[in-house]
Amino acid sequence: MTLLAGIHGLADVKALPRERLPDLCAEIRQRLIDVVSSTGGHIGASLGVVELATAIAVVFDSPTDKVVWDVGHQAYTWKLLTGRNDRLPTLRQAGGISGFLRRDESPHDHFGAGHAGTAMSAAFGMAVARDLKGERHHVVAVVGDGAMTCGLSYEGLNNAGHSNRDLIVVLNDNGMSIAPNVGAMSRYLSNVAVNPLYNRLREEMKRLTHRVDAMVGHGVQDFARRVEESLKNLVLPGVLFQELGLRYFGPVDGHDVRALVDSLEKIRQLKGPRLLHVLTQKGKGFPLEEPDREKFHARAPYDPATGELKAAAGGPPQWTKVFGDALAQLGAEHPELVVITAAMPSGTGTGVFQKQFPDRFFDVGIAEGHATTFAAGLATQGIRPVVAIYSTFLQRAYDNIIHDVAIQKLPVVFCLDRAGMVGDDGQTHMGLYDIAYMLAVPGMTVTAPKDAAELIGLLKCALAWKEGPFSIRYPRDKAPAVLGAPAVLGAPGVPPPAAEVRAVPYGTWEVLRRGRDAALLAVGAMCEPALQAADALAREGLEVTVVNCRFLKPVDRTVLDALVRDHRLLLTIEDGVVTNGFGAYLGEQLATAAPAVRVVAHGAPDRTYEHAPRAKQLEAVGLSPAGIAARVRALHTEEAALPS
Ligand SMILES: Cc1ncc(C[n+]2csc(CCOP(=O)(O)OP(=O)(O)O)c2C)c(N)n1
Repeated sequence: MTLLAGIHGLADVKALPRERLPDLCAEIRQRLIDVVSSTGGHIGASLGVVELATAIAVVFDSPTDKVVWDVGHQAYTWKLLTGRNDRLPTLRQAGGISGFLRRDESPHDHFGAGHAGTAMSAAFGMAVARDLKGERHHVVAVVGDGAMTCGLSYEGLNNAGHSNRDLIVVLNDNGMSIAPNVGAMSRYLSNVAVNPLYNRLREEMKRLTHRVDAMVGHGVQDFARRVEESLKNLVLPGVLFQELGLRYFGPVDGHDVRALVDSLEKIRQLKGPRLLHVLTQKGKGFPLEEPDREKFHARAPYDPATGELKAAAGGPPQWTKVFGDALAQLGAEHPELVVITAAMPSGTGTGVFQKQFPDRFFDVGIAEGHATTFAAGLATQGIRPVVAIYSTFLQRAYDNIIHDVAIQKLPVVFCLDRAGMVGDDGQTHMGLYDIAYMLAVPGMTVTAPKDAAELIGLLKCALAWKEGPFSIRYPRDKAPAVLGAPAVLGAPGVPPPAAEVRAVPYGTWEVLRRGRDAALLAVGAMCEPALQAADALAREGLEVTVVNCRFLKPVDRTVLDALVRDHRLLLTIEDGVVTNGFGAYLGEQLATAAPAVRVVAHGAPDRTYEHAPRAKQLEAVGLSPAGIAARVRALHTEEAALPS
C-alpha cells in the first residue's frame, strides 16, 4: 500500500514517522501531476508547496489552529491531506471540489479566497478574534512573494507587525508571480535568498555570541546581542520585516520537509508576530523543462508524462489573443500608447505587446489599484495608457477608477478580459459585476464587442477618444471573427488584421435583425446567442429585432428612440448581474421617456455562481440561445394577455 492511501486526514499525516515524510511528498507530487493532467488547474503553484503544506499539516493542529493560504490556488496538497484525496479528481469540475479554498468545503479551509493579498489581513483578524475570545491557538498565514506586490499585504503587515499578537507568517518565495515576479520587494527577497554573505555573516555572529557567552557571562552577552542586532540591521536578511515588527527567520529550503517541520516547530514555540522565509521552486517535479515555468502556473489538461498540453479544440482564437495581437499591431501606429498589466502579461494577452515594445509595457505586480492610478498619472502627461486587467480583479481598483481617472476625465482605456461567466475558476473569479460597476462611473464610456473585428474597432475608437475613460469588456471564450458575415473580412474564424478594421463610430448601436414582436438588446458576446434565438423564434412565427448594443454607455439615442416607437417589449441580454446592469440602466431611462414600453433585464440573477464550464454556466441562467428564446416566448405570451 502506498503511504498516501493511508492518509485520510491530518491525524494520519501526524502519525507518520518523520523519516517517511519525503516519501509521502513524492507520492503527493505524483498524485497532483496525474490528477491535474485531466482536470487542469494551478499545478505549478501547488507543486511548489508540497513539502510546505505537509510540514504545516504535521506541526499545526487544524482546525483548532487556523491556516490561511493566500489566493488558495496553491493548496491542492492541503486539500489532499485534509481528507479530500478521494475527491481530488473532481477538482474544478461541475459539482466537484473547488480549485481554491472555501469555508463551505472543509473545516480546514479557514478563509476562502481566489484573489491575492488577503491572507495577512484575514489571519490578523483571526488572531485578534482569538485574543478577544480568550482562546489559545495558532494562526498561520501562507503568503507568496507575488502577493507581496499587493498593497493589501502591507496594510495587513503594518497593522499586525507592532501589535505583539501571536501570528505566524510563512513567506513562500519562489521568485514567481504568474510571470517572473517584479518590483523592489522581489529584488530584495532574491538578494536575501542568494547573497551568501548574509548567511555567512549570520552564522559567524551566532558563533561569536555563543563563544563570548561561554567565556564571560551575561553582561557581555547582552552587549554582544546588541551588537548582533545592529549588525543584523545593517546587513542581515529580513531587516525589512523586522522593522515592520515581525521576527524574521530564514531563508530555509522549502523542499526539505523534515527541516521545514523542525523550523516550524521552533517558531511555533515563540510569541508575537514572526515570519518564516521559505524558498521554493514553482512547479517542482513537473515534467516540463525549466523555461516553461510561467506556463504551468495554471495549466489546461496535459500529458502527465511529458507535461505537454493535450491538443486543444480547433475553431476561432480566444478573445484574449485577438486583443493581444491587435494591441501589438496598434502599438506601431500609436507611439503614445503604453500598456499596463497587474501581474498577468500572458493571461491578458499583452505579452505580445511586451515583446514588441518592452519600454512601453509595464507589469506593476498584483496591484490593480496602483495600475489604475499609475495610468492616470501617465494620462495627465499625454501618454495613452491601456490598462488590461480581468473584470474580477479590476474590482480592487474601483476607487482609483472613480477618484483618479473619471473625476479628472482622463483618457485611460480599460480592457476587461474574463468579463461574464468565467468557467472553472468559479465564484471568486466571476466577471459578472463590471457592467454594474462601470455604468455607475461618471463619464465612463462602457462598451462590449460582438466579435473579434468589433473588438479591434472599439480599441481604435477608444484610442481616438480623448474626453475621458473608456472600457471594453470581453469574455473568456472563443471570439467569432466577424459575426453574421464571415466572408466579408478574412477567412471564417480568422480575425481581420487591425489595419483593415475601421474604428467603431462612437456611441452607436447596430441593428442586426428586424422584427416587431420584441427587441433583444444584446451586449457583446451575447449578440451571437441572441441572433440564434431570433432564428429559432422566427421558425415559430415570432419576429424579434436584435440590436448590438456595443455601447452600453452612452446609449445610441437614435436607435433607442426608434426601438421604443416600434416595440412594446425590450429585453436586454447581458452576461452580467441584472442588479444595476444594462437592463436596469435602460429601464431607469425609459421609465419616464417611454412608460408604455416594458424593459426586462435577462442576465445573471443576484447570487454566487459555482465552477463549471462557461457554456454550462450561461445555460443555467438562460443565456444560451434556447434560454433566450424561452424567455422571449414566455414574455410574449404574458404581453399578449395584456389589453392593448
Ligand atoms: C487581485 C488578484 N490579481 C491577480 C490575481 C491572479 N493571480 C493568481 S495567482 C497569482 C500569482 C501569485 O503569486 P504568489 O503569491 O507568489 O504565489 P505563487 O503562485 O507563486 O505560489 C496571480 C497574479 C489574483 N488571484 N488576484
